[in-house]
Amino acid sequence: MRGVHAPGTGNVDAVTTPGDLSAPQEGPARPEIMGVLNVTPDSFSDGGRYLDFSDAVAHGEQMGAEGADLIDVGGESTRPGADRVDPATEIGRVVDVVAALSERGLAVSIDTTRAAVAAAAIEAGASVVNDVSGGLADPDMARVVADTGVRWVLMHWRGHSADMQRLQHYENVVADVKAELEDRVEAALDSGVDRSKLILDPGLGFAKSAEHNWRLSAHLDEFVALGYPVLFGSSRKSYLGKLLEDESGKPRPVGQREAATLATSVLAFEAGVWGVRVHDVAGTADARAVWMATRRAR
Ligand code: PMM
Repeated sequence: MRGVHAPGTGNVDAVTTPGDLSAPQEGPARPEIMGVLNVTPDSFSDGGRYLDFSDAVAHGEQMGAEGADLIDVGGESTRPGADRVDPATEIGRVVDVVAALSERGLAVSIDTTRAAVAAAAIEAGASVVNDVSGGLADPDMARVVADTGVRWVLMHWRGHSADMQRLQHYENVVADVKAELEDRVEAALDSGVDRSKLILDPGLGFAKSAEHNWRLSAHLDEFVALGYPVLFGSSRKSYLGKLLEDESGKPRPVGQREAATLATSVLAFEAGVWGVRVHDVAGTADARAVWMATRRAR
């Protein structure tokens, strides 16, 4: 199974430690694949499919077998307009799943904005905190990450799901998102988090219009140039549905956005991202193999 190594170590040829410009840079980097496992009733794509413990664990194992380097377990939907769940419910949904997948040798990230949920998941074996709020939602998150020494995905975020749509105002979306992410990095470092633990994510779809998402995707190299590993999450998102709408203006249904998602993932590999967060791990692993073979042949 490929999910057993620590996240990041698969990217042997990439400079994944910020500032370590002496690291070998020849040969293709192997981008990480983070497989999405939403243990929620209401996520936009897989909501309700993995609420049952054994369904969730089976799907996580399947994604590991298909080539996921990391299984991203989440217990609260972040889709625009979603209601929040209470912390006990969120912990109840994720902790046993995290423990079961970790026991099976899979690397697990916990997709949460809450320090208490992150702490419980780390205790159960998670090695990465995927915080879509970049540390903004819970002032205790930085302490949990610093104390436990896990990696921390800082995603660009401006507010909870209920407020997301009205927060989509940017002077220049690429410059603004980069600057706001750099602020989150500074805050993390000030709280004692090790620089080498940070991963940045431009946060497609979070307080972003379709146009914003396209601009961020087109300028991913600028995020990579910040010197931190970059995670890219486009999988099945509504800007792809909008692009592929039918003649009557009806968006392409969520379940039929896989080819478009793969195209965005390959473009992200080309831009030098550290990893992609996707629902279709098997397809993404094939696309990664194609991209790496092409890189090797150059
Ligand atoms: N997108 C979603 C949830 N978590 N985490 C990161 N780091 N980046 C993302 O783009 C991201 C995320 C929303 O998608 P889902 O409902 O399919 O999980």
